[in-house]
Order: sequence, then C-alpha cells, then structure tokens
Amino acid sequence: MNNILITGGAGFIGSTLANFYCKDHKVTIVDDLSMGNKSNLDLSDNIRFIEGSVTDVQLMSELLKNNQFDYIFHLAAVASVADSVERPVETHQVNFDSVFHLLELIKVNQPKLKRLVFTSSAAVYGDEPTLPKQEESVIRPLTPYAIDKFAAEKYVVDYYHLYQIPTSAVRFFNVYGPKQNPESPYSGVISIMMDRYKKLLKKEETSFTMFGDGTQSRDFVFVDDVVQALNLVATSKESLGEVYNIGTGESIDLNDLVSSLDELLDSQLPVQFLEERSGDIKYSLADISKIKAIGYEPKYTIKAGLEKYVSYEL
Ligand code: UD2
Repeated sequence: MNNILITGGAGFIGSTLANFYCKDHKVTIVDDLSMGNKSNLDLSDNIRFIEGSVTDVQLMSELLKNNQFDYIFHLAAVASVADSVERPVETHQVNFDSVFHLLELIKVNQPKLKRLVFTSSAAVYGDEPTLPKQEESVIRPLTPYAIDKFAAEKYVVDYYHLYQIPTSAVRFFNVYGPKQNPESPYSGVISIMMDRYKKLLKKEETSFTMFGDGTQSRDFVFVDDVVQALNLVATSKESLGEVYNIGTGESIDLNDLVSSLDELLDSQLPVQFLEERSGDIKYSLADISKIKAIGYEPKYTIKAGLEKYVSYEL
C-alpha cells in the first residue's frame, strides 16, 4: 500500500485519480475547494482530506515534513487561461510558485519519494500551427497560464537531472468526463454541452453558444484514460525526468461533436453561433507515440467516451 499525495484532489481530474487509488492505497488530498468539491470523492477510510491551498507555505511544509509519500501528483492549479490573463500575479502563485516550493520541500523532506508527477498543459504549444504536437514541437506559451505551466514543468524535469529528484511531467490535451464542472464559460466545452443537453431533456429552454463556426477541433481525452496515463507515467522507469503528451491522437471538430451527442441522445441541441473567442486555437492534436512507448493505449474513442459520460450523467 503506497502513500499518495494528490494536490487538487477534489477537482475533476484529481478526484477521479484519488477514487482510483484509494481502493488499494492511502491517499492524502490538499484542495482549497476553489474549483473542486468534496462530494467528488468516494467515501473511503483511505482518503484523508485537507482543506487548504498549495500556496500555503506553512501547510505544505508541515505536510511534507510529517509524512513520507511514495507518489505525489501535483494537479492543483487555476485552470482557467482567461483567469490567468485577468489575474497574472495571483495565478502565478498557484500555477508556478507552489510547484517550485514543492520541489524544494521534496528535496529536503522526501528521500523515499518514488515519483512526483506534475500536470502541465497543451497550452505550452500555443498557436504554432504544426500538427500533431510532439513533445519536442515548438513551444510558444502565449498566456500567463501557459508560461507558468511551461516554466514549472521545466523546473520539475530539471530537478531530476540536477538533484536526482524522481520527477515526470505531462501535458494534458482536452480532458472530459464525469465531475467536470460546467459552471464557468471556461469550463471544458463538453461539460458545457452536457449541461445544455440535460436542460434540453428536461424540456427547459436552452442553447449552446458556439464560439466561431464550429470547425475548430480538439483532441478530447476521456478522464479514465488520463488516470491510466498518470499511473503509467508515475510507475515507469523510462519516464524519469521526461514530459509526455496525454491525449488520444485523434481529434474531432465541434460541429461533429454536437452531431455525435445529438445522435446519442436522440435530440437536437439548439446552437447559437457567436464570434470566435479571442486567442482561441483553431486545431489541436496530440502525437502520443512517446507515452505509447511506455505502455499507454487510450481505451476510449470519442464515441465510446461520450457514451460512458452520457450514461453517467443522464
Ligand atoms: C484547453 C484547456 C485550457 C488550456 C488550453 C490549451 C480545458 C477546459 N481548457 O482550452 O486550460 O490548457 O486547452 O490549448 O480543457 N467553446 C464554445 N462554446 C463554449 C465553450 C467553448 O464554442 O461554451 C469552444 C472554444 O471556443 C474552443 C473549444 O470550444 O474553440 C474548446 O474550448 P475549451 O474551453 O473546452 O478548451 P480549450 O481548447 O480552449
């Protein structure tokens, strides 16, 4: 039984990871509940929940001094790119400073750590149009969020090379699935669509706002595949000091996404077309050959993932 720390463990991806691990391992969660929710977590004696921020230096110092962890997954972040543009100083504390501080705490207090996995984002590739994105593709972070993620992942990987701290980093493409919060306009688009379908099925008046003409495409990856990928990255030897894309290697455009959900739910979601969102990337697609080489195989095509998501939500 391993001792696992998951920061941001009450959020969408973090809670799915925590619920996966708590069956066989002890899981400690640090989450300030700014985005996450305790109700995302399975009730289990194996989960210890600490409400607090990863920017709380005292909290994090005490936690890492008083506990020896086998694995640490750092998922806590202000996930909204738009928020980082509005509040670059505050989001920098969460998205960068917390990582740097965590690395230093690990260096001093966690001699038996098997792996720190840091979660970065496809945002680091920016709007450079060459596809699919390989880990070695041009990096062009365009927002405080993307700059912080890239700087943090660099530090994480360099701490392995410089100080032999066992680390890895991953870059998420567009993750979707149960527990993703649809409340903000910057929530994942599939969670927003799902919310509108729920209203539609309840015969409430609703529509989905499409920013642009719907031909933009994304590599949407189902959260269970993300958990599989995180577990592989954390436990494989080859991944030490490495960074990996997490996606499916397939993309779909938003018009086709709506058509697929219409078909699945036997309904027709009203779509209202608006101006493209400023700074929006047109196409995104991951090259996943690097993570495949350590054993990753996405189990969910977009169709299979949507089916599972729908069966969970409705
Ligand atoms: C994703 C990440 C973001 C960052 C970025 C890097 C999510 C939620 N966000 O942003 O954190 O890593 O990738 O490239 O995973 N859209 C609509 N209507 C809506 C909402 C969205 O048309 O109500 C469009 C949006 O303009 C975009 C697409 O849907 O073209 C996907 O939007 P998103 O917010 O789910 O994800 P993205 O790729 O902008």
